[in-house]
Amino acid sequence: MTDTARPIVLSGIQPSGRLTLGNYLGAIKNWLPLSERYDCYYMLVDLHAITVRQDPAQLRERSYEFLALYIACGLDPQRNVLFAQSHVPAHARLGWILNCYTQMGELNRMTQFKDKSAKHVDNINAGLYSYPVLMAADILLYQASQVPVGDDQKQHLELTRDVAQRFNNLYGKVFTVPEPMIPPVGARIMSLKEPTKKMSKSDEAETNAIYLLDPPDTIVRKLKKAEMDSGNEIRFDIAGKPGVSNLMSILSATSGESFDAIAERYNGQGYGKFKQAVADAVVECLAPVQAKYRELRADEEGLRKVLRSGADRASAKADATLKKVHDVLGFIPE
Ligand code: ATP
Ligand code: LTN
Repeated sequence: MTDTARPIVLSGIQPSGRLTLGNYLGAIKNWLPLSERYDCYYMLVDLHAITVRQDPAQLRERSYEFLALYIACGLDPQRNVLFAQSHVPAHARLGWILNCYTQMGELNRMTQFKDKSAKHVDNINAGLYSYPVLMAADILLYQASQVPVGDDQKQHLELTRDVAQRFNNLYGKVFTVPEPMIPPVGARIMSLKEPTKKMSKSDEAETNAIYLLDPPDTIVRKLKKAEMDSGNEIRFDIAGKPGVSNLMSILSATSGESFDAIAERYNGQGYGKFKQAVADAVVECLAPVQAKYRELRADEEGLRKVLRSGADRASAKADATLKKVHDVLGFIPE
């Protein structure tokens, strides 16, 4: 981790809702091998989470839960910097500065803002509006060159790049201009009941998602009720057979079997047997994660220690960038 020549990766998930199989297969699992080649920073994005109203006790519980799950999924806190965004003051400080280098016209175009303000009409706050600016600060503080996110975050990454380039044009090369790292199409896990919509942790209907902490019988029940397509053919065809294709993606990602092998094995056997196989694979994949989670969650002091050490390591990097920014802007050195 001390080798400063290594490129930097940074990402984060908001501790709102509960982590789903989609978050695991589409994000966290892809983060695991990156620490071999990059210095990796992964955040609990709690400052962003309060752009929609959160229950304080639940936010705190979810934050511990997310951290314990990150580690239980295999993110080693020695090899990755795991921290809470609110523990590193540089995020809010650079966020303010970058607000002054972002145009309202740019923020007006953000589709996540439009979606979220339509969903929370009684609380369209300024934080929700400038959410992408804080995200730009998160990324630019660490000089991250790669940002692994789903394609819903591509627009925010574009804005981050524009703001970084604008700032660099004015003041010299202060920021690394980051690239998005988007997982392959198969890594998009869809809702169980509406397989043309992505599986999402803030979905109100519980049966749409498999949560990482769902007990085995719940997983079996949810998969039994998963929406299937007409006919009984098992074949990967996202447009024609979205339900079957989604379960094939889940089975392939959890068991390691290829789509061809899955199609050959289950075609002609009926959906019941196929669904049971998917349920078995998911239960088997999540069992060690859940066992490890319980052990880690029981040691709250241990989790706080991880966060304290993460915040120290993150601050060292973030404060160096903030200092550079203050210098070029003309602020008196502290
Ligand atoms: P929310 O419903 O609160 O917006 P979400 O479940 O969509 O949450 P995010 O916090 O937006 O999750 O995303 C966290 C990470 O998980 C992102 O990198 C995102 O691309 C990935 N991710 C989320 N849902 C899926 C999914 N269904 N399939 C694959 N990857 C996903
Ligand atoms: N907006 C992201 C979460 C997020 C993030 C970041 C991701 C906040 N800051 C920095 C990558 C890098 C989301 O909703 N998934």
